[in-house]
Amino acid sequence: MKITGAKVFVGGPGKNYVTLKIMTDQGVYGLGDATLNNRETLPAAYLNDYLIPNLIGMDPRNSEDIWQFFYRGAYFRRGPIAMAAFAAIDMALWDIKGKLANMPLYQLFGGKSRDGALVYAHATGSDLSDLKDSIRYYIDQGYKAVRVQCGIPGMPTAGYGVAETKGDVANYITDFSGIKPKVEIWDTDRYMRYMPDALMDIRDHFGPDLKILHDVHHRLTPREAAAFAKSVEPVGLYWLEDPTPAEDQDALKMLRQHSTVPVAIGEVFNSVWDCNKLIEQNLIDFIRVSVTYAGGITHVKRIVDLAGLHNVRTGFHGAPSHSPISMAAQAHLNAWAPNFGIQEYLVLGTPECDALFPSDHKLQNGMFQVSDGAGLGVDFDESEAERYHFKAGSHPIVRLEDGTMWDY
Ligand code: CS2
Ligand code: MG
Repeated sequence: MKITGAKVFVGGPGKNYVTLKIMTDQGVYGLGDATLNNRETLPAAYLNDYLIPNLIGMDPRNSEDIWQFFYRGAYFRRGPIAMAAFAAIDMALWDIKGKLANMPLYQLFGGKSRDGALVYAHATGSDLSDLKDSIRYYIDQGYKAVRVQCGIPGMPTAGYGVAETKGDVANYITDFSGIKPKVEIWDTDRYMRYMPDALMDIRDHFGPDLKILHDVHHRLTPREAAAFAKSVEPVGLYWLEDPTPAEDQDALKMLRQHSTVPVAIGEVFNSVWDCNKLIEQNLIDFIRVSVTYAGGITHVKRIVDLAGLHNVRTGFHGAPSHSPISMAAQAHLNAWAPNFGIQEYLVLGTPECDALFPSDHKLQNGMFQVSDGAGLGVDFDESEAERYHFKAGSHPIVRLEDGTMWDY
């Protein structure tokens, strides 16, 4: 069996999804997602210029060797661009394997460990009252877990994860008005003074059963993060996400010495080498990698297995920048993983997105029900894809009030 060709598509409804389609001499094809949010054309160029020409003629069933060929063969290893490009190839090869076996991917991993996978949504409000409305909306939809992000009184701009318009949840991450980023202003003191009480208010208002998650988005120093974690302990958070910048793994030691709040980290990690220490030293409770940014199913499965040995559970990244293809790959891992925790989930649901990526995966009552279709269980409509093209956009950047650059 041989790979005969591969195509890359960039575009989508309100997103620049990077979709890879690998064709074979037996008519079976596979799909992968290389969407690196805000830098989408780069994995696409890597695929087109280097990886696809090497793929042609390879046996698509040898997904492990193909992964090693590209990873070891590059010499200059890792990094988000390369790992997203390898991820798309890897997802597509697993998709082909599942289709050849006529089985959903979770069967190839070891079968189902649960009936449905718990997901969380993003609630957001420019103030506490709007945030409560947003949380109520998700509870009424059946969600059991919600990430809560709130505007901070006196902060000149909205703060991480806070939509500018009430009710707008999906599109606040990328601003498509141009390639130059908007500037947000961050004030740690105001955040530290306001947010712990706001989180406690949410707990009191919604009661003990709601799983409440909060994302600090890398904005605190190790000492501030430890103090913040200590002060939110009575809230009983399901997790505190990215309290410090992710590069400094030792930073979490101080937080661990002062608090037992569960910590989730890893959405910016590309490989097991970015998180093995965090996992082995029990510095985190949830690993947040995604199949797109961390090299695909083959590599993320290794991370999940390592995490399982140390009682670290999964909480895969699922920001709306991921296409339904990588969300499907994660859904199969979630159905199987003995150490599954929760899945961030926002991507599906618009008619345009469903038309571009038809599938039987379903969300019901805050639980993700994986499709029983062969392979990934998601398709890609190439004629729909013709409606879309790459649009320049950017994340905001963050500065302190005096102009100092800060972490987005
Ligand atoms: C975030 C992301 O979903 C999350 O937890 O931290 O939305 C992140 O801001 C984006 O993925 C950046 O592209
Ligand atoms: Mg996050």
